Amino acid sequence: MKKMNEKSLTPAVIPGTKVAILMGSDSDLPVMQKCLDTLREFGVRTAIHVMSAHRSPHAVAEYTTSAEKNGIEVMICAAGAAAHLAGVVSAHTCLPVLGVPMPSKYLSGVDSLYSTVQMPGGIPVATFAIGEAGATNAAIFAVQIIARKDPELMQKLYAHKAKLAKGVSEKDAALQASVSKK
Ligand code: C2R
Repeated sequence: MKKMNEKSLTPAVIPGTKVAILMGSDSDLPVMQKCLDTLREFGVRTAIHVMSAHRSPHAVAEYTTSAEKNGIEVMICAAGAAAHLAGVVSAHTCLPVLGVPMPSKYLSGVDSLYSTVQMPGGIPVATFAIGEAGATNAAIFAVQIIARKDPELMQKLYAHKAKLAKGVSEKDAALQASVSKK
């Protein structure tokens, strides 16, 4: 039987890349775009790839085992349904692995959540909410990890929090103005 040379399909890491987002399928991109956009807003160089523990296991193993040596600091894995990707990535690396469960067609992402979060002891996956909120929060959490050694990035995180608070305050001001007219 001909041996598949899947290893040659493993993407290279561009120097300076700090976060790698792996998605089980391109169908996960509409949700994970939020994750990529957030990391880019913070100016964190990010790679994003379609890679599946089920469909391209050798590429996942090769990319993940060399991720730390290639300068990657955090891995974010998004997968839906039988979502094994984050767990398998965590099995291959000591880098922090953040898992984002994707909404799924038949079980609304609860299958993805359970598959990602219910890891056996010893192999952690920090698991986020299903969908866009999880995608955004995984990105912010990755920035928080990297910012421990980057004061400029930490300042950007505090500015982000201040922006959120200002948004809430503006909404409250608008609410007060509308209720006071009634
Ligand atoms: P398709 O849309 O390609 O059929 O994929 C993907 O993340 C996607 O949400 C359907 C769903 O299958 C998921 N998938 C996994 C893995 N690989 C693909 N859960 C994996 O390795 O865990």
